[in-house]
Amino acid sequence: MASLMKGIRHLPGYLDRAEQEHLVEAIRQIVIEAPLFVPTMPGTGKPMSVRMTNCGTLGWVTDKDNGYRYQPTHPFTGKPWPAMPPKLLDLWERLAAYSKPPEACLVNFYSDDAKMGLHQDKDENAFEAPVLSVSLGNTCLFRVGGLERKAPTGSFKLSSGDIVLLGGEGRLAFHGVDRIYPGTSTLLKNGGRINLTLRRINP
Ligand SMILES: O=C(O)CCC(=O)C(=O)O
Ligand SMILES: [Mn+2]
Repeated sequence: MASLMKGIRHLPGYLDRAEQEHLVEAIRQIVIEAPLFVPTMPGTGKPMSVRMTNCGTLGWVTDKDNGYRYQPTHPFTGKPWPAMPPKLLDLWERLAAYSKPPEACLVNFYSDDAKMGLHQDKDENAFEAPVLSVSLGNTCLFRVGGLERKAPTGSFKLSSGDIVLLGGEGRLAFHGVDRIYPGTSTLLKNGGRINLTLRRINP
């Protein structure tokens, strides 16, 4: 593939099985308090194929009328997002090289037929902080390109326990998930994939 932009790092197998199981349990608790919802596209209201929720002081949400944004409460329950698990704060401390803690952890759940189109993570005001992504469950094909949608892209697989950092010059690189490979992990009993992205919103 085209070489990755500077500041984009892939750390394969960074989390061992016990750490992955611990995180899945933490996410299960979060989903009880803050149920997964179906995000919809600004303007069209078209549903995305992932379901999502958040933890942390802010969460990323989107809907037809109000578009992409961060807010302190769940869009359907109106309650504050659950706290971020200490394990995720640790990971950020170890890998993000940023002085402040993450404010949001977006939790994406992909069924085996879900995907995510090419996009930039640009709803934050702190681009000096990386986006730290954790993959759990079935393997996916992750696509990453440059700073313009038309720039050449390349793809690689992300397996359970892998971490990706989008930082430095690559912080605003276009990226997406082309597909999930069913049956490639035993971590999630019913298949699918969970992706966690830790984000800093305010500088
Ligand atoms: O699922 C992934 O690996 C990427 C998710 C993502 O890009 C996002 O939530 O903004
Ligand atoms: Mn993204």
